[in-house]
Amino acid sequence: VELEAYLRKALERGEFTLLYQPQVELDGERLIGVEALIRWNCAELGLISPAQFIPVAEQTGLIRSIGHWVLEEACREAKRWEACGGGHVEISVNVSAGQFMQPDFVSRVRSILSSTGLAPQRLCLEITESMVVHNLQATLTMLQELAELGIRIAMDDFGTGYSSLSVIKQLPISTIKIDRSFMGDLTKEDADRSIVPAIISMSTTLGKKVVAEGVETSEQLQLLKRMGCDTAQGYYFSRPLTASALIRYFQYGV
Ligand code: G
Ligand code: G
Ligand code: MN
Ligand code: NA
Repeated sequence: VELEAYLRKALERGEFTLLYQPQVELDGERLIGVEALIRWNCAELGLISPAQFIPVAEQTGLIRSIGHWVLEEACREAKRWEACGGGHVEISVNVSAGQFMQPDFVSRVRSILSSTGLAPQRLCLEITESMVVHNLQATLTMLQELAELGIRIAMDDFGTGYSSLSVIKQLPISTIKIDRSFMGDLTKEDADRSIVPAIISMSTTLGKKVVAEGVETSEQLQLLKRMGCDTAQGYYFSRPLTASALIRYFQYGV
């Protein structure tokens, strides 16, 4: 209750910031993208995790204005990287169901791209399986409109929901992100580790890029490389970075 009241004021008080977590191409270990992750430093409550406040934002409808701010801030920042060695870096932004389902979502995205000047090819929107499962036809139409703009779409947290192969195949998504809960299984017995190579081979067969999330050890990295995974993200490479730390990363590496 208290949290909701403070959340209502957070935007106007400027309490949100974005961190950016590097995504590394495994063939050569080059930085190719970053995921924007919101942080809220509430004057009264201190740091609150998005895992705590995003659900509240969803329930109250505040997700629309917060999500709009995230998208605009991320695109504005990504445009700035062109002047500091990060002009090729793709920006991935998490999109919530309540934000995605706004009737004017596509036109909002279009107007943010035009006001920030960011090339649509540099923007990737991360959606989740549950958004698709709950409203396949509407989602499909919107994703097609977004894809026509040149934006990329990623399926986030893949493997934790219920989307079938046939659904994945129909959607204009370019990337599948393997949920981080599967990374711990990689170093276990064969039966447990088989889910990750199964997702990798499925993605490859469908012509989609695959990103492993939550990579924490070099052992996991070596296994992922051997399994043919394209890209990875996780503490092994970097924690989420502030905007200025990311620019140093472009210039000097980790
Ligand atoms: O960054 P962290 O691991 O604490 O994020 C926790 C959860 O919050 C993750 O599921 C992540 O996808 C989600 N999240 C982080 N930033 C955003 C954001 O900008 N928008 C939405 N909708 N979710 C986010
Ligand atoms: O749901 P989503 O995949 O968007 O969540 C991303 C979240 O995962 C971010 O909040 C980020 O802080 C967290 N994260 C990123 N890398 C790692 C990692 O290597 N290990 C763990 N445990 N969490 C991570
Ligand atoms: Mn994500
Ligand atoms: Na994820």
